[in-house]
Amino acid sequence: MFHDRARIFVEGGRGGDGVVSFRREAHVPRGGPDGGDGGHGGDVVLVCDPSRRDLAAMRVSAHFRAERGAHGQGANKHGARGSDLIVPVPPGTTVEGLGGEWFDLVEPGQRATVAEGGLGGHGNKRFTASTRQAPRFAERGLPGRSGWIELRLRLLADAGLVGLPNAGKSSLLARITRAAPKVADYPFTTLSPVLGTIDDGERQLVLADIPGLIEGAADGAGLGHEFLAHVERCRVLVHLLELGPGSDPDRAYEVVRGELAAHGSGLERLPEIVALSKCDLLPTEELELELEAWRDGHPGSDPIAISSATGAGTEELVRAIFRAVGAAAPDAPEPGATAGAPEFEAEHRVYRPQGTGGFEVARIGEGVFEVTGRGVEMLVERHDLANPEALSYLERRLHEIGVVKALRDAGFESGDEVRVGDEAFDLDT
Ligand SMILES: Nc1nc2c(ncn2[C@@H]2O[C@H](COP(=O)(O)OP(=O)(O)OP(=O)(O)O)[C@@H](O)[C@H]2O)c(=O)[nH]1
Ligand SMILES: [Mg+2]
Repeated sequence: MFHDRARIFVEGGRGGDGVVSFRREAHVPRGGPDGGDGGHGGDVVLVCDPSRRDLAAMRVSAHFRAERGAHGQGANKHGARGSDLIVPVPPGTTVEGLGGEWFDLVEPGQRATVAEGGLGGHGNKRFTASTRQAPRFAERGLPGRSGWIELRLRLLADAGLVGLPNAGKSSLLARITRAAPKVADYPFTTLSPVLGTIDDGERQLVLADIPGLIEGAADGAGLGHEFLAHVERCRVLVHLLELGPGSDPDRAYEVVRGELAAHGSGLERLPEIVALSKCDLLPTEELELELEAWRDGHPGSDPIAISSATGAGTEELVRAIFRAVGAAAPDAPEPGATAGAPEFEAEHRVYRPQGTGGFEVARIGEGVFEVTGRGVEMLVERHDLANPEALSYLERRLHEIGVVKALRDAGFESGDEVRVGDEAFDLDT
């Protein structure tokens, strides 16, 4: 089975905790604080890997967790950062990360950070101030981002072979490329897309053979529309129409064109090469008549008669594909041209997660207030509220960033309860 979708659970590593520690040396009577910071948690990173064909591996194991950061230690030793978890995915994978960014992994080595690790907590050394020389608290590390994400694979090919079942698509792919798709004398032989490459000595192009289309595919008939998604990124379509006794190329053409349009992503507007296949089945005179009839019925269309059995017309078709792809994308690099490129972030980020600055205050009951906002939530999550020193530090920070004022404006009085994330505490201020 070919899997072009997968749902996986990803979780960035938790940040390590900062530590409370004081220097102890023989000749130093009162050592200062020296608690180190916790390391950040590792990220879950998808990397475009051309050796992967589909998303099947994601089904076997659907949970991906990056390593946590190590805790800080005394003597100002910081904990190590957790390692990233690298998840290889095939070229053509698109995904929305937990932060809301879209990634399109196209080039080998491209990376997409889908779940960030949590920040490590600061050690007590960081909380030294003129008024607080011996802080007896440190921050906790934060959990990494976690959640389910959907991966979607749309193959990368320059040209897509389309046609009714049995039109001879797979036979053509087998004839002109080194791919070995299954070929048989019944409809729906091809159950999943197959890629092959053609080469003109200078350039390589990728061809995609997809399962045959039938009338009503848009509504789920046959193998349905699913597979048309795999030609969405093609620059050119090669439309195969079967010749031979009893065939009706006009009708076949209309059906497939109708389904391309019904797919709804503009496939019907792609440049198209019409190939009349299995031409060995017709005597030469009849073939000439068919070609003439076709040109009369479709002014401007210049079909190529081919036979995958004898090889007739296939070289001409290959040349036409190179020409059409070149005309459709004169400057675009071919897929795979940057193989071996260094690692880099995937492009097409269209959305950046919001900052952590803002917060909102709401009165949710008699003497109970709730503060929401990522920055404030992280601040509270990082502290052990059972530790009085940590609590008083937190109160000061809430003053500094304007939370206390906002609470007052909302009717808060000293001693009322404040809820932030999963924590609730009485604020005496
Ligand atoms: N005589 C002749 N037979 C051909 C030619 N091309 C394909 N065939 C035969 O046509 C039948 C269907 O060929 P396939 O290549 O499997 O057709 P397909 O379009 O991939 O079919 P699906 O995968 O079912 O959509 C097979 O029996 C092939 O041997 C050709 O050029 N000449
Ligand atoms: Mg086939």
